[in-house]
Formats: sequence, structure tokens, C-alpha cells
Amino acid sequence: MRNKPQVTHRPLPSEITPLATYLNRRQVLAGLIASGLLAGQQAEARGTPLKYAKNPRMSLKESSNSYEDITTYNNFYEFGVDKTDPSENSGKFRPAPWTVTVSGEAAVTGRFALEDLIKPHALEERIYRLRCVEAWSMVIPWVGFPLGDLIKRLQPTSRAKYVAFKTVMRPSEMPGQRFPVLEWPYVEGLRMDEAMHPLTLMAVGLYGETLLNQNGAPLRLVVPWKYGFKGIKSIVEIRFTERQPPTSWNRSAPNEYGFYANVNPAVDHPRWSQATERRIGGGLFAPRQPTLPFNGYAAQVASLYSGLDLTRNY
Ligand SMILES: Nc1nc2c(c(=O)[nH]1)N[C@H]1C(S)=C(S)[C@@H](COP(=O)(O)O)O[C@H]1N2
Ligand SMILES: [Mo]
Repeated sequence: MRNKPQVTHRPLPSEITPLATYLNRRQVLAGLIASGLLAGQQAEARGTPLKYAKNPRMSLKESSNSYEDITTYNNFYEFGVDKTDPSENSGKFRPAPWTVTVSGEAAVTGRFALEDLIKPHALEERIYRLRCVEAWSMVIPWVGFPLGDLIKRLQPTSRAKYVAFKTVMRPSEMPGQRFPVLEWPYVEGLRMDEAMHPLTLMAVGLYGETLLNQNGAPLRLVVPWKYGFKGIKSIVEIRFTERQPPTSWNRSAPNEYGFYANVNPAVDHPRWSQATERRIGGGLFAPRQPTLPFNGYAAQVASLYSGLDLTRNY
């Protein structure tokens, strides 16, 4: 395989270059200084520009939410449970240097510098709607690459039926982790065919720039036909498993959140309807819009679930 990742020895911090250095070192430095990252606790204002190509074929025609909406209305319980907490409390978080551990049922396992994991993949922009289980939505121009391409490089064995993901555990930088709001670290999982689906994205940026901390820097998952909580942020571990892995929201409230979490207007959350959604940034009087089965991707993904009772497997 041409771009097989190298299993690295445990890298020293000085050996790891930030994700964006394969772009433009001057821009990176300017970005670091402008963002206050060198100065201290202040949250970043912008990411660092990325090189990417637009993928209109895989993008919605809807117009994107503003950068402001996308970076100040967040769910990232590691930084607090309110929507503004992630942007206000994530200034101490250090997304570089970063390593990702690959383990379990795969030929290629080990600890990888983020750059080694990402470098072989061409980055593309895809505009997807993020539909939160709380019945709001946003349209976000992600920058990333298909998770399936990474999985092919890692060569899962025939026993690999699922992919499990884990968020970093850093209570000193993530104040929310000091409280038992969820069981930490946050974990998620996909069935192998869901993980391999061409719509499933590993995101490293949005609006053409690296992810801010509140959006899951430096690496997060985006599965556009599933509720937003499947999109695990700040990933440090990818594990191939034979058995269905646990997921944080299912652990915390199994009657409200299942493993599948497919966007489904016909199956209500026990405490509220899933039939419609409120577009963030639409203003107080904007009409709610209907939620689409599989968030609009039924033609592409419904066949993954044939034979599965989607009322029971919610
Ligand atoms: N580690 C982690 N990942 C997470 C969450 C979280 O609390 N912790 N929240 C999820 C939920 S509920 C949503 S809707 C999306 C929100 O992503 P965004 O803030 O970038 O829009 O992130 C998901 N990923
Ligand atoms: Mo969510």
C-alpha cells in the first residue's frame, strides 16, 4: 500500500509539527499569535487556513450558518453543558501536539502523530447539515476526508465489525470533565459499514480553517445522517472491535439515546418531538422546518438498515 502509515515510536513533543504546518509556517505563526494561543487562556478567535478542494457533489445547496453561530453555539460537555460554554471555557485546551492510538482488529495499529494519520489524504470541503437530537440544526462547511479512506489504510481484519472512538481525557484543560455529567472520556462507535460509507467524514476544519477547540480540534467525526452526538470530538483513539462498543449518551440515558441515532422524524425522543427542527441563526420568528429521514440521505444510507427495526434500534 502506497501511503501506509508508519507506526511511530512515542513521539517527543518537539518531533510533532502542528497539523497546519504543511501549509504555511508564517500563517501558522501569525495564527498562533493572533489567536492568543501563545499568550495564555483566551480562546482562539480563528483557525489556521487549510488547503482543500470544494466537493459540491457531496455538499448541500443550503447556505451555511455563520462562523459565529458555528463556533459559539456548541455541545461539548467537556467544557460545560451550556451552548456558550465550549467557546468560553476551551482557551486552555491544547490541540497540538496530538497523537491518535489505533488498536484492535486491524493490521496497522500503533500510536500516530496526527500529521501522519492525515497527510496522505486530500482535504475536501463538504457542506452538511448537523441535526442535533435537541431538535435544532446548523449547516456547516466541514473540511476533512472520508473516514473510509483512513480505515482502508489501517486494514481491519475480518473480525472487525465496529469502530470505536474515544475523546481525550484532560480534566486540567477540560473543566467539564471534573464533574460527572457524563462518564468520561466520551466514547462513540459506528458499525463498520457506516464507518466505511463515503458520506462519513473525519473533519479537521471548517470554513477552510482548522477546527477551533469548541468544535472538536484537532480531529472529529461527522456522520451527516445521524444526530450530532455521534460526531465525537477531539479523538485520541480509534479501535476496531468485534462487539458493538458502548457510546456515551446510550450509557447515560439508554431509553433516550440508542447506538444507531439515525435522524428519524418518525421516532420521537421520549421527552420531545423529532418531527421538525429549528435552524440556528434563523431568528425568533423563522418557521421550524421538517426533519428529513436520515437527515436527507435516505437514498444513500437507508439500505444499510434494511431488516433493522428502526423504532427499536433508535
Ligand atoms: N467529546 C464530545 N463530542 C461531542 C459532544 C460532547 O459533548 N463531547 N457533543 C455532541 C453533540 S450532542 C453535538 S450536537 C455535536 C455538536 O458539534 P458542534 O458543537 O461542532 O456543532 O458534537 C457532538 N460531539
Ligand atoms: Mo447534539
